Amino acid sequence: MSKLINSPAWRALSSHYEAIKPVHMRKLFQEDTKRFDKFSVQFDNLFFDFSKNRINEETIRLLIGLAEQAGLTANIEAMFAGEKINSTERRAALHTALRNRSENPVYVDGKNVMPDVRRVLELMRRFSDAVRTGHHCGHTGKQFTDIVNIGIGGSDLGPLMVCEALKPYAKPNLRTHFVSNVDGTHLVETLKYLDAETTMIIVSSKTFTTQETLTNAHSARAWLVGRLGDEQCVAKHFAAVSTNLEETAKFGINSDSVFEFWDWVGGRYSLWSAIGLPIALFVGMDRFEELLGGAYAMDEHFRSAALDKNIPVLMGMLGIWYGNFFGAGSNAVFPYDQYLHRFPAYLQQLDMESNGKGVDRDGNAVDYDTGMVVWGEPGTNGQHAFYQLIHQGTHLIPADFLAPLHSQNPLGEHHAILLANCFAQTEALMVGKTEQEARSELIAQGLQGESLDVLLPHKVFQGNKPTNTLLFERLDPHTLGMLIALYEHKVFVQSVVWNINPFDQWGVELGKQLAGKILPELRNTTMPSLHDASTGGLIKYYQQHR
Ligand code: G6Q
Repeated sequence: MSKLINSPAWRALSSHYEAIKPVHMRKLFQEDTKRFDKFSVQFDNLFFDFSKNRINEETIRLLIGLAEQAGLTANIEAMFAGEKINSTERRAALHTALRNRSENPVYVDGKNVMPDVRRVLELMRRFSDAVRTGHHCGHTGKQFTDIVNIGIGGSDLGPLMVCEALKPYAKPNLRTHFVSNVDGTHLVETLKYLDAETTMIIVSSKTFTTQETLTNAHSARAWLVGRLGDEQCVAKHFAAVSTNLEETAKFGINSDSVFEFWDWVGGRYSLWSAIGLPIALFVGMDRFEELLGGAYAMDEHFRSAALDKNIPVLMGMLGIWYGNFFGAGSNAVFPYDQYLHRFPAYLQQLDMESNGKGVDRDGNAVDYDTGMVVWGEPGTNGQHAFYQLIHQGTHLIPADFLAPLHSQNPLGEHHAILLANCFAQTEALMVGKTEQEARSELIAQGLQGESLDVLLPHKVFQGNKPTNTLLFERLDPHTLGMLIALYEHKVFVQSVVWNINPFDQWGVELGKQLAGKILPELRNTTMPSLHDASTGGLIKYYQQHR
């Protein structure tokens, strides 16, 4: 049995779980009129209500005890101080330095990285200003109207999600597009309606060796040169973001249009770096810096707030409560803001790539569950689809509900209706409907006798389904920065308790190797040898039927 499972804090939570398991939240609310005040935190313009959870004060005390036992505070400081906490890759994880708005230095291997961070931000400012004002224009002298980002995973999902979320702040007549999939359809469908003369292409890749990205980049280059009829056009129409300046030069991208970042920035934590260039182009550098400012505010909260008033800590520990003690396997995220429609997809990578680990920091297989499946869709769409399973299915699915107080598009009663649905769902999930209540409703509808008895069990809702609600003023860049940093830190908190490295991704590396091995086999007609019968059979089937 692992040290964690055997530890006093874990054992205390295990026995506390037995006491809490049968308790209904309805009862907890009835017994304590101060529950909402006790289990909610206001920070900046963010309001976090976690009162609809299967917890009491003792639960929070014990969960914080577990975080303390794991040395959470020291681990937070180690991350901010640039220690090489990404042990398997021997790197720091310093996305927080990218949004450090203070004058404080941040050291990696004895070197203060802040001058480099500021230098690249300044280059991004100059470049984005020049493109947005038309000083940097296309090969034929026309102003850019479309930015195509070519990247995948961490070099795609973050900027894509943010550009969608900050659409109301975008420059009119400037559009962003994101091509990630190596399926030619993605690139072809994106370029189909674009005018090469007014299209800028950013190749975003930390390593600049990723097969999907380079394949798309070469095809996009061929499209551009084909349309404009001159190799020279690449210099004006292409930009690159990478840590690998040698490879960007080999690709032929003008060094003035190359923006660097560093190996201490993990792919899925990189939207704060030059990987955020499409964001800066779309909404302007001032807005991009507001996004950084929001994340910095959350960083400061995470570093300084008491653990039991610390939103990322509370969210992380509640996730552990449900994942490890209640056996929940997934965590849903429901933004009641259409602009956040890619937020769940972004969180999937952030959380599942970070905490989807089966060995601890010392290389031992863990004997407890780690990262949960993260999923979600914007409300209210989910209500008319999969919420049924959360209300009446057999799985316990803790869910986060996110909603702005003010819509970016006030339209009649729309926003009040949206929020009414959001609040009603968390209420219904918590309260449920007892047999007695369901019976009374059916009687009121005129049912009786056998037809009532047959329907009754289907109309009962157990309730007691946990939710968090995050309310914020409106989805502006500062608030979005806070929300993203909040989830980054939540993931970190859990990794500390589970004693796993959230900053590597060997599973992703495996995929990169495997495809590289099969591709040459697909190109020739020989029977592949070194595969299992299924994979070998599929390769052969493709060769015979293509
Ligand atoms: C993120 C992962 C992974 C990575 C992509 C793209 O944390 O490392 O999603 O971002 O594989 O890699 P490149 O940016 O190197 O092309």
